[in-house]
Amino acid sequence: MVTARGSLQLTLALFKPDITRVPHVLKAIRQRIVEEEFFIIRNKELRLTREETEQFYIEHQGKFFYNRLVTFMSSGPTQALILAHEDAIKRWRHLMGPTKVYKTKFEAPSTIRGMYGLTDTRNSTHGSDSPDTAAKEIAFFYPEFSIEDWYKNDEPSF
Ligand code: RTP
Ligand code: MG
Repeated sequence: MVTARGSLQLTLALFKPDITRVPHVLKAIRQRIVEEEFFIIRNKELRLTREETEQFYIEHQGKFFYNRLVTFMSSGPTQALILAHEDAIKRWRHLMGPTKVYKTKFEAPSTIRGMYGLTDTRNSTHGSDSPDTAAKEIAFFYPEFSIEDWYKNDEPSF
């Protein structure tokens, strides 16, 4: 497919440690990503340290779930993806579904979290919530990736 990059938005998605060692879940989520016509621009697996996780979720510091979240996110491998799509941020969050697992079960059972979310903490995936956050989160996981250069290099290279 040939798509001008100017019409695309970038977002940062994470596959969290509750799913990164469950091959059929990873496969199903990747399938959904392809069906929904996202472009996967980058994908890597890494293991976040406790300090890195604290930094990534700094906006939640002090909340009752912060310690649980940091412990969970640094407990195993994470996959970090840069996704591109028109309106990628909203679309990816829509595909993920609500954070709260009870809400997904009744309101959005066919979303990723509806299908695979276990608890409010172990909820399969993460997605940036605004363009500013996406830029920060992309830089966090891919410090060598220049968003500006990516838009400049407007060749149909997908
Ligand atoms: P995310 O940042 O992962 O995309 O999720 P979100 O925007 O839907 O949710 P947010 O409020 O930003 O919370 C970030 C992550 O914290 C964990 N969480 N646990 N009640 C709880 O135990 C609770 N609430 C939030 C989730 O892993 C959530 O994704
Ligand atoms: Mg959030």
